[in-house]
Amino acid sequence: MSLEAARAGDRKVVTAFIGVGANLGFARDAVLNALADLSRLPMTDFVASSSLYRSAPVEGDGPDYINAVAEITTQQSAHELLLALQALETKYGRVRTTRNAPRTLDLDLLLYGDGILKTPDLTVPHPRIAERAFVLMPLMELAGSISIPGHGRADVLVERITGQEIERLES
Ligand code: PH2
Ligand code: MG
Ligand code: MG
Repeated sequence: MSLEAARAGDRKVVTAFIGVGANLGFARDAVLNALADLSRLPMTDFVASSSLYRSAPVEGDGPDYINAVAEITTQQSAHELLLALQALETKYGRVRTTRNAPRTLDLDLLLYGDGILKTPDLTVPHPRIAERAFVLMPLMELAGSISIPGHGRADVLVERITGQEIERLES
């Protein structure tokens, strides 16, 4: 979109869900601070955040993860959001090594409206959204029986997941 169009207010407002996770360092603080950072993103309103959840790494190693999901409404495009999330990951000292390596902060664009996007750097809905209790449980806290484009209802998907113990933390 051109800057002129943006200035003219042509951008549409989209509801998006962001997965927040960390399992290195002060993971709980990182998740809470990152949620606050999300509330300050440009062209974005913070709607709600889920409780925090603790779970063992799924297809990964290292300490337990702390996870949460944030709901926002935004006029940013999916790619603009991706760049903003990556900038925040860098701010929290994220170092990219191997796939699923422990991380100080992971911010995943889970859902962008009812959009389905497949580009080299961004896939929405998040490719593994349907298989992960640490995403679906907090997501369902915010959006109950939300339907995930291409996958179906979150509450149905979560029932199919086995072997992922997860604990909701009291605030
Ligand atoms: N993120 C991963 C890999 N495994 N496991 C849990 N419990 N929580 C995560 O956020 C997580 C994971 C890659 O992003
Ligand atoms: Mg992730
Ligand atoms: Mg990620």
